[in-house]
Amino acid sequence: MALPPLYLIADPNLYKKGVTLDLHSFFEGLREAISGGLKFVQYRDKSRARGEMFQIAKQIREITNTGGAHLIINDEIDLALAVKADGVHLGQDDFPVKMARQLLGKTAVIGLSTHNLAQACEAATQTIDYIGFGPIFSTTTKKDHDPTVGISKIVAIRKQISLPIYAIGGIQFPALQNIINAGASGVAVASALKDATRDTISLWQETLKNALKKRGI
Ligand code: TZP
Ligand code: MG
Repeated sequence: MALPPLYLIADPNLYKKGVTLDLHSFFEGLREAISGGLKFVQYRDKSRARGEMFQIAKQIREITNTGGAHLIINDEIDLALAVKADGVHLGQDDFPVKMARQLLGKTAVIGLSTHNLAQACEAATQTIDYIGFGPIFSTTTKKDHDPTVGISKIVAIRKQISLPIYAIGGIQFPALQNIINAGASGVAVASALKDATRDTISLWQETLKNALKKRGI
């Protein structure tokens, strides 16, 4: 599967009315983004019981299937299997990639979070399809995140590995060009695309596509 440059991290915890989750807005936001051409979604949820995650993931699977978008599940291999997701995104301390590959099969998309050059080089020796690299900038979406790395660190990683690299963490529209010029294959974004209209999504996608084209990709 060709990996699209825009990767939306769908995190329901960004959709709250006070302390109450606003799942209606969360699902509507996802439908809107997909109507703008979004093709790559990750369900990430650090605050829910697994039973509830399953219910949410099932609905996301329906929405992504209807819109022809790929769905990746953060962390949870059994949840990915249960909802027939396209793959899983693992962190450095999550389930081993080798086992995830055995369980999910050859065609599954497996991504791995990396936070420095050594981790990125090590990731490239594993049976994964892409790395996430970051946080590029500071973010409140991920609690206790690793130190920020900045855009320039992408350059060194691109020189060492040929795997797709998704830059992640605090990414806003004005940074897109520089991130792709530095060697990233795309961006993984949560808060900046919360409530994004279809026009915003298509502007991000066009900007990423054009920046990649300038690199000959
Ligand atoms: N990993 C590193 S930063 C981050 C994750 C999951 C959060 C990205 O969210 P945002 O809102 O785009 O900064
Ligand atoms: Mg994880």
